This record gives sequence, structure tokens and C-alpha cells, in this order.
Amino acid sequence: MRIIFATGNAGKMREIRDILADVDAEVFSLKDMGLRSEADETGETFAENALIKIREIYDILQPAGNMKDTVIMADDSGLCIDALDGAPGVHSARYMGHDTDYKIKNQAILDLMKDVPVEKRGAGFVCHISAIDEKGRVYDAEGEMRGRIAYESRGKEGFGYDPIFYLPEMGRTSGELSEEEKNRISHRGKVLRMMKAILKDEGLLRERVH
Ligand code: ITT
Repeated sequence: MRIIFATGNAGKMREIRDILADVDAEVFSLKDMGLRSEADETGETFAENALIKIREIYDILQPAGNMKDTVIMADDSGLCIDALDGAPGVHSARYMGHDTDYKIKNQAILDLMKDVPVEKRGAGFVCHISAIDEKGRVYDAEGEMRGRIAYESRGKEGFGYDPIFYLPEMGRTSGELSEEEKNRISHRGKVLRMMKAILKDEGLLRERVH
């Protein structure tokens, strides 16, 4: 069994490898496969964009006969801030430019939110994972991690918007959590575990036997 995860985001890929460590499958990134995504993420929802990402790679591998015992997965995710009507949302990666440093993006959000009182600083990290199997059947799972926008950036763990995402029950930002702690509670951890359960039910995945 082979899982190809259609992402070019190294931070996501690190977390994904860790969460998938207990399944009896070899996990490949696009980079491992010598592939690169060129698809435009034109969807208006996380689900639409995740589907675009898996379809792009399926349409390369399937006609070449390279889908045997393979599932392609993709993650579309983002930070949805209540006080900003859900922005940056599906545009999280492109917000202020795809290649703009997250120090700058995070500071811009903190500046925008500087006068917002604590009770209105709610936000969610949303993740949608889609998977497509050898026969072209598509599976979906979506979930969220709730928290709030911090008043200052803290922590060097994780990636992206983690340093400004405060988790009151942990008393820390997700940028201050170890990878293991984050994966246990994160949007990506929850949704990837949901997807593992779906694929196990379908007989496509098995637990690794040690
Ligand atoms: P791929 O499409 O290649 O997977 P991407 O970074 O472009 O990579 P998305 O379009 O799904 O991925 O955008 C997700 C963005 O949302 C990501 O770049 C971060 O800015 C943010 N994000 C998602 N999950 C996050 C997390 O766990 N921690 C911090 N930021 C996150």
C-alpha cells in the first residue's frame, strides 16, 4: 500500500508523516515522487481545493498505470478568524502573497486585531482532507481546532500561523507545542485520524504490525 500526499508544504508533510506512522503503508510526498503541483486552487471551499489537488495528481498517475495499491491524499487548510468574517480562510497560504514571510503575515493579523477584545478573538484552524483510490473513488473528512488570536506572536514550533494561534486550555500558542502535542489536538491530527478510519473500513489501509 502506498500513500502519496499531494502537498508541497514541508510543515504539513512533517506532521502528516508522524500521524501516519502507525499505518501499514509507505508515505510519499510530491517531492519524493519527483512531482510538483501546478494546479490553481480556485475553489471557494477547503473541500473544493482538496479535490483539485488530488485530481491533478490522479490525472498524471492513473493514465500512466501508476495507481496500483495507491491512495492519493491532499490537505487544504487555513486559519478562519471570526472577527474577520472567516478570513484569511481558503486564502491563508496566499494571504499577503504566497512567499511573504510568516513573521510579516502574523504581525499584520496582530495589528488588524489589536483593538479586538478577548471574547471576540475566536478563530479556528480548519482542515479538509480528500483521498482518491485506484478506482477513482473519493473520500472526504473535515474538522477544526478552535482557539483564539493571541496578542503577540509566541513559539518557534509548527509553521505558518501557529505562533499567533492561542489555545486557552493549553495556556500556549500552537507554535509553543511539540509536534506530538499539536498532532494530538490539531485540525490535521483529527481529520487525518478520521481519514485513516474511513480507509480502514474500506479495506484500503491496515494498522502496522510491529
Ligand atoms: P499545499 O497546497 O501544497 O498542501 P499550502 O501551504 O499552499 O500547501 P494550503 O493551500 O492548504 O496549503 O494553505 C494552508 C495554509 O493555512 C498554510 O500555508 C498556512 O498558512 C495555514 N495553515 C494550515 N494549517 C496550519 C497549521 O497547522 N499551522 C499553521 N498554519 C496553518
